[in-house]
Amino acid sequence: MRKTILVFISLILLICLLPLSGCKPDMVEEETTVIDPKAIEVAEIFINSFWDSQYKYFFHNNTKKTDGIHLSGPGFGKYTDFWLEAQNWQTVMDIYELQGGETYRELIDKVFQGFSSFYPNYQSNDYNDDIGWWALGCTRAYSLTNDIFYLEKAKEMFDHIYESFSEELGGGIFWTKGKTEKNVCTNAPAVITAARLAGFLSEEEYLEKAISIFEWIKDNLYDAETGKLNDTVRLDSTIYEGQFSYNYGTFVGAAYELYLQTGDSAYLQYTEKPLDYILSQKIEDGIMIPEGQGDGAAFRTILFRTLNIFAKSSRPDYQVIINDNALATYNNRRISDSLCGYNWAEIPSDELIIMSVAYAASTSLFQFYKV
Ligand code: 7K2
Repeated sequence: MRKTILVFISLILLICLLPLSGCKPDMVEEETTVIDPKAIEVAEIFINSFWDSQYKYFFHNNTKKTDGIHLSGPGFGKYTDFWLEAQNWQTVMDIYELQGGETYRELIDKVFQGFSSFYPNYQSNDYNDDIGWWALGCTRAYSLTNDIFYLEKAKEMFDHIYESFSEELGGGIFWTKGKTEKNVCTNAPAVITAARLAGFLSEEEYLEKAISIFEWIKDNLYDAETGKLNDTVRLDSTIYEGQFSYNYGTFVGAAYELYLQTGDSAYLQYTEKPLDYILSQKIEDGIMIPEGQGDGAAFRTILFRTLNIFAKSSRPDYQVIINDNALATYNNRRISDSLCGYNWAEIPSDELIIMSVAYAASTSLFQFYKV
C-alpha cells in the first residue's frame, strides 16, 4: 500500500514538473528566434496604412490619393512609382524573412501580380535601373519561395537590361535605353542579380557578366584609398560624384554576392571600407541624414539591408547603428497615424504627406533590429 502511495506521489510530482522541465529548451529556442514586438507592429502599420488589397499595390502616400506632384506611379501617382514599388516589395520580403506566415508569403506574390498587371509591358520602361530593381527582387523572391516563376522572371529581366551593356566607357550597362551614362544604381544591382542567377542556374556565363560589371564599377567609380563611391560616368567620361547611400548598399552587396559565389575573399575588401566611408559621411548624432523626400526616401533602406548582413557577422557595431536608427523612426512617429517621415530625427507634422516608401524604411529597419 505504502509503495502504491509513493508511486502515486511520484507520478503526480512528475506530471507537475514536466512542464517546468519542458521550459528550458523552449526558452533557449526562443532566444534565437525572438521577434521584437515593434517589428510586428510596424509591419502591420505599413500594410494597414499603405496596401491596397484590391489593386494589389502600395499607395504612393498615406492620403491614398495622388499628391499631384509624383505622377509617375499607376493611377496618376495614386500608387507607388515603378522602382519604388520594388522597394516596398523588398520590405515585404524583409518582413517575411523574419516573421514568416502565410499572409506575408502570399503578399510576396500579390505585389508582383499587381506590378505585372499595371506594367504588362515593363520592357517599355526606358530606365534599366528601374527594371533592374525588379530583377533583383525576383532573385530574392525565388530564394524565399522556391517558385521557379521568379527565377524565370529574374533571368528575363536581367537579359533584357543586359542588352544595354556595351564596351563604351570600358564596359557596364547604360542607365537608360537613350545610352547617355552608366551609373551604380543600374550596374551594382545587376551584379547581384547575375551572380545569383549563376548560382541558381549553374551557368558560368552569368558569373562572368557579374564579375565584369563589378570590375567596371570598381575601376571607374570606386576609390580604393578612401572607400568613396561615385554615382555616374557620362558618355564624355566626366564623373558625377553624387554620394548616395543606396549605391554603397548595392556595391557592397555586389562584392559580397561575388564572394559567396566565387569563394574568393578578395571581394571582402570592397565591403566594410565603403560602408564605413558612407556612414562617416551620412550619420549625424547617430542618425542617418535624409537624402530627399522623393526617390531619396528609399535610399537608406537599401544601405541598411546590406549593413544587416555584416551586423550579424563581422560588425556588431553596425547592429548598434541599425538599432539606434530603427528606434529613431519609432520614437519620432506622429500621434495621428503612428507614421514617421523621411527625416528620422524629427516628428513629422500632421500635414506632411508621407510616402509608403518612407515608412517602409522604418518597417525594414525593425526587421533587422536586434536587442
Ligand atoms: O542620376 C540618377 C542616379 O544615378 C542617381 O543615383 C539618382 C539620385 O538620380 C538618378 S535616378 C533616380 C531614380 C530613378 N530610377 C530608379 C532609381 O535607382 C533612381 O534612384 O537621385
